[in-house]
Amino acid sequence: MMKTDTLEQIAYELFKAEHDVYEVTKFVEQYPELTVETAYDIQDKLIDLKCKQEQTKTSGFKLGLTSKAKQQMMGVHEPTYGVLLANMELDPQQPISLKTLIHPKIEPEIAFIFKKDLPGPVVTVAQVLAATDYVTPAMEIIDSRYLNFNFTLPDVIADNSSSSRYIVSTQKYAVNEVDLVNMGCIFTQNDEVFATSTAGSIMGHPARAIAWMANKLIARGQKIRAGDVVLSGALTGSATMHAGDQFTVSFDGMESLSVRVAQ
Ligand code: OOG
Ligand code: MG
Repeated sequence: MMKTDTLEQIAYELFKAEHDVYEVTKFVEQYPELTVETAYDIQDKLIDLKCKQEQTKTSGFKLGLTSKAKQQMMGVHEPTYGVLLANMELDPQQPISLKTLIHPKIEPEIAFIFKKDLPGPVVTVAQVLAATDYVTPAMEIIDSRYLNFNFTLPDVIADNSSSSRYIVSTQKYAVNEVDLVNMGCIFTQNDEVFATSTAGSIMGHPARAIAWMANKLIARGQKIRAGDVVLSGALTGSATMHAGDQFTVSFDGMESLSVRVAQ
């Protein structure tokens, strides 16, 4: 058992690293006893701290490491989740400033926007789809607070699953308007294809990843709520961001979403 003080200390160190834009070393090296459950306790403390210090509130959740492409890239073979905050959302029309970020990467995502709570006790894929208001293209900027973007499963969970910023399209698609298994995805960087994928690369169906998370949340006394945005996890590996870059995600049957990095 790790002491509450230690968990608070780790949450504070991660908060400070993000705030002052520097890298920290993995905590499992110092605390080999750090488990996945304890890491989510740290994540909860980090979110409370951020809400208080940054005067913001939660806006939803993000899944991480739900596709083989991402798991292989990061060397972590289990999914994770993190909390999205209102101040992480960026306007797709505005160039993205890299100034306050450590070593950001960007990745294509499918966002689910919820119209109903998912209280459980057991959440099924059908319930996730029934509770979804609409789906839409999104991109996530991840910015691990760890040295060289290198971490273990508990480390990345404590660090809110590398959450940094997110961008959601203004388009709205009903879940039955798009093929959430076979829909193709093309992710481009400066008009060159960076990677391609399909919606089913996310655990066979992105709603399956969300059902997995919804059940984990319930076990911790939390839940997806009406109005929440949920990013279902990157469909491809993530791309390093450079000043002036343009990134576009195009899904079959949905209008594409583009962002530009500031010069
Ligand atoms: C962890 C977060 C992964 C995703 O969509 O797979 C993630 C990381 O790779 O830093 O957000
Ligand atoms: Mg992601």
